[in-house]
Amino acid sequence: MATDRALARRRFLARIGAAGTLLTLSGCTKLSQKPWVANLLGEVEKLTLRAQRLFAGSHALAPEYAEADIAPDFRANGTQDPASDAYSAHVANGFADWRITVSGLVEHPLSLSLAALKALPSRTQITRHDCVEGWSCIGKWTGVPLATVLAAAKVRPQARYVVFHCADNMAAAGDVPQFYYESLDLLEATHPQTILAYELNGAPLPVKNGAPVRLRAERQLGYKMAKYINGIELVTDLSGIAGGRGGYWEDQGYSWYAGI
Ligand SMILES: Nc1nc2c(c(=O)[nH]1)N[C@H]1C(S)=C(S)[C@@H](COP(=O)(O)O)O[C@H]1N2
Ligand SMILES: [Mo]
Repeated sequence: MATDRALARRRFLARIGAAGTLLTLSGCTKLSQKPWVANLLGEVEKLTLRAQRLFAGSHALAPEYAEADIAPDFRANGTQDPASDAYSAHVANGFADWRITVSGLVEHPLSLSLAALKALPSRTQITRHDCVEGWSCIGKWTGVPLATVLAAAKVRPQARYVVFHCADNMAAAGDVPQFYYESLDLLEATHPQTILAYELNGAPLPVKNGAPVRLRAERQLGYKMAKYINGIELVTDLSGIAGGRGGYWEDQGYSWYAGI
């Protein structure tokens, strides 16, 4: 007789299989036909274990709240519309042609549509967002655990950081473009509450809050939670990216570690 765990695992793999038909891989092979898909759950576990060993940290959870605590309107901060031609075109057609890529130190680079992300197992969490500017807001987020996506891409052992590249250009018009970006170490990246969120309070993520996909890393301050993510890159060190300090605000002097 199958155990609950084995049943849950089978259902999970069945869903991944279904999602596989929607995934676009760099070589155009279907995820469901790849033997490594069968090992996805084991890969999530291995990645989490490796992250914990590397950083000797823990996966303690941030507090979660009740439906009654949810703020009626989740405040927006920073960029509230990237407003580029490319981004506006994605908004206009409901992000149907939008893709998020996973690249760098991975064995299986990915290019996923929003539908492919939504077909993966999701997590919903009601959490409090804390901005360094001194305000907080409680919202309900739904998305794919980043650990699942990283396991599908099969992170190489040399990788230590996950970099999030965003669609919003922070530079003044006419200046060299400077896109918002952020980064986490593998421990924080594989934390169970670290998700690629595509829903806020049960509705598609609004443009002001980072549509179509933004990061939620619930043990971190607001500026770590990149909005408008279009690329995820695995790297060994952060010095080669933009200002070299691991994030747009870090490059202006904020601290890279923003745990709360
Ligand atoms: N791409 C991008 N991500 C971003 C920002 C931004 O300006 N651009 N601002 C950050 C800051 S300082 C905060 S507090 C939160 C705000 O998220 P919200 O707009 O959903 O409140 O997003 C963070 N992520
Ligand atoms: Mo913030």
